[in-house]
Amino acid sequence: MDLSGKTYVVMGVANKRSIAWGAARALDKMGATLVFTILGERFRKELDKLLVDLEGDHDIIVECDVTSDEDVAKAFKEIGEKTNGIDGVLHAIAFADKNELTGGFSETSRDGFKMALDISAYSLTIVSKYAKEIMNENGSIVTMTYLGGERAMPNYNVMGVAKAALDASVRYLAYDLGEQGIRVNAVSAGPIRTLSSSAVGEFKTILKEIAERAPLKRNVDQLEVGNTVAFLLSDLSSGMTGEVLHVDSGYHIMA
Ligand code: 0WD
Repeated sequence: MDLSGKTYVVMGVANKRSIAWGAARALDKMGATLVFTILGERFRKELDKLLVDLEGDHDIIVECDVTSDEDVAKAFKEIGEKTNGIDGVLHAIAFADKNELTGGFSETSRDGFKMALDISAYSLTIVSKYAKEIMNENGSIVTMTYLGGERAMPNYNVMGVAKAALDASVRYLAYDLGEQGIRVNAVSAGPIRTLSSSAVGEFKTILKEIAERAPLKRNVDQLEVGNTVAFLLSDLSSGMTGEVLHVDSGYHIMA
């Protein structure tokens, strides 16, 4: 797939294991120009180190904490000024307090609920609000979700509720932005060992279950997820919006 001439914003690279980094590698290989947003200054060094391995020059890195309206507005304004508009955004951001990702869901705290839903679900809406202002024709927004938003899964708890809200947001944003030609879709990734997923209780057991029970009898990796993200960001998926595509070795079809 040739994505030269396209510019995409990648949000959520924390380190080399991040799904966003898998997507960045895929998009870079296809010739796209990338703009990165990082949570804070402390992530810049890590990203600078990673960028050396990419083929293209992707030199726009903008700080953006999605819990701040001003940060999101400022980040996309800056990106708009430094590019000729963007062709899409990958939103690969989520957070919940570790204490909420183990034990009983009924013990979820109000603050823990608010924070998980704010960072992991609402952020897609505010990102879309400002991204649409600088989006070129036929733009595409992609977010990352998980099966725990469709089904009850041990320990995923409040993050499952956040992913359900995120999935619904994808549909409402797709409906809202469709008239402007902007598509909004999600990739539901199988479990992958990253900084975020390590917070989920008994994560190892989940990986083992996929390897035993999924049709492909193995887990997926960041690059496989990244390739599907690239497809959804590209014009190859021009007829798709409001969709959730599973990249999980087929695990979601199993009873
Ligand atoms: O098994 C997995 N790893 C799966 C992850 C399976 C299915 C879906 N996903 C989703 C996650 O829920 C998330 O939405 O994929 C997305 C990316 O997650 P990841 O790649 O697994 O995790 P990670 O490498 O930790 O990146 C998430 C990043 C943060 O990293 P840290 O570890 O620092 O929390 O989200 C960013 C941050 O870079 N982030 C924020 N960015 C802006 N503002 C904020 C914030 N307030 N909070 C977290």
